[in-house]
Amino acid sequence: MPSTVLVGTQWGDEGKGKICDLIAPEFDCVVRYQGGNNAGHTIVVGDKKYGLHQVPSGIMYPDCVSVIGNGCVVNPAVLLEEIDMFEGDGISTANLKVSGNAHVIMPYHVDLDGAYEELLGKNNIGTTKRGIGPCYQDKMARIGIRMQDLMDEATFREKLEIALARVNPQLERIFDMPAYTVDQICETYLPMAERLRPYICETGLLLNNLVEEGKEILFEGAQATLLDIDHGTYPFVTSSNCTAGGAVTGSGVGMKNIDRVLGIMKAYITRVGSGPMPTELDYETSDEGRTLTEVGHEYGVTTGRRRRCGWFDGVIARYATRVNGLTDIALTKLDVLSEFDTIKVCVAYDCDGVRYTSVPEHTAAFAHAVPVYEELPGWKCDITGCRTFEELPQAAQDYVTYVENLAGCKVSFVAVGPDREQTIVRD
Ligand code: 2SA
Ligand code: GDP
Ligand code: MG
Repeated sequence: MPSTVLVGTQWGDEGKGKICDLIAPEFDCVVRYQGGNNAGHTIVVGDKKYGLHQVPSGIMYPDCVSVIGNGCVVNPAVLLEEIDMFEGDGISTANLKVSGNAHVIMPYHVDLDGAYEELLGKNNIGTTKRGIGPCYQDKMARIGIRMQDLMDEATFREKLEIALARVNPQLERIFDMPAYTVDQICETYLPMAERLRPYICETGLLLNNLVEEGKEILFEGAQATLLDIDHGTYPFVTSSNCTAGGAVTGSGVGMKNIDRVLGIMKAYITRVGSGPMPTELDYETSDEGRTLTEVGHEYGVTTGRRRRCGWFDGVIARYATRVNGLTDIALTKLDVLSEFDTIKVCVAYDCDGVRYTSVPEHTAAFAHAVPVYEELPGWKCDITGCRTFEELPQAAQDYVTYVENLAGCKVSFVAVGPDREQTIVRD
């Protein structure tokens, strides 16, 4: 397969981990380009299930180089836990590389994430409280601490001093929380730095050398299009560029080296956290909403939070095709829809009397969007054993074709279950 960006097209949890793990053997390297341990990518291999937060899904294959790129933020303690988990299970991390330019999540980032959410009250973002936003905030404010700084005690102390001069007054005066000392943080972070030292390298150079050798790279996106800081439902977004463009800045590989952009799209839609979601079906009052949640096991991999569920949103699908420049789509969790007699699909929005077939740029319009639905026949049978498109019942085939037409992009994979082999690959 040519070098490919794999990107979430909705509000995350579309099954990126599963598809990434499925196609990773066709690549020499898998690189994460944004986000941190807010992500939760599930991989199911036989009776084993892994929830990956920071390590790229390529880790399951010993010959694949797994890279945490410069666009990521890294919590060293969580990364070490993940490394220990894999090593304990006999999965080698020898081919894991972490960018010296990736930013480090500090304990005060986690404190501030919680404090900011509390301050926002009912307007909170519904973050994962992993310190992601405050860490990216420090990156942009140019007081962030990078993995390379962590590798040298004198530099680390110097940078920490600068950061704490701005962070401590906030913690103490605004939030009435304890301040940090340089020594206190060094005590926990420097030993972790020593354990991580062998993994740190100049990943931009490494990736470009691989490209020059003719090797193929898979760029594994985390979160998704509508959580992108620029193109998502701001302010209810994460703090990085999750869309395909982020693959370039977050890895240091030039865009001429990317040939394919594969969008991962769930056959319905979910969201975790706050913010508008036009096709949402309320869990408490809607049987259909509850069915999607429970049959789809829609609970957060990182926080365990119940995800909000709704019918497939074709307006968002078309937007994702445009914003990411999708070349093709992997449609996941089609099996979850087997429960329904009929299936609704949102084809447009009515926003205060105005019909939209594209996601409105204006937040207020999107917040008032009322979905315009078409109703399609269900298939009401188990499709988890189907391995070719033709084996799918006609109504399921028609659903896939309907999605393709709405999204304006070809569906080249259809997932019918969480396991690797529960996937239909179309020519
Ligand atoms: P943050 O923590 O600052 O990135 O939160 C900002 C928004 O981004 C959403 N977000 C996510 N949405 C879906 N899945 C994510 N990963 C986990 C999973 C989530 C979990 O795979 O299930 O376990 O709760 C993820 N990470 C961030 C978040 O909900 C906010 O809306
Ligand atoms: P990601 O963040 O995009 O990698 O997605 P998550 O791992 O957070 O959530 C997707 C969930 O759906 C995981 O529990 C997967 O094991 C599961 N999954 C993926 N594809 C399918 C599918 O086609 N059918 C079913 N039933 N489950 C799937
Ligand atoms: Mg997830």
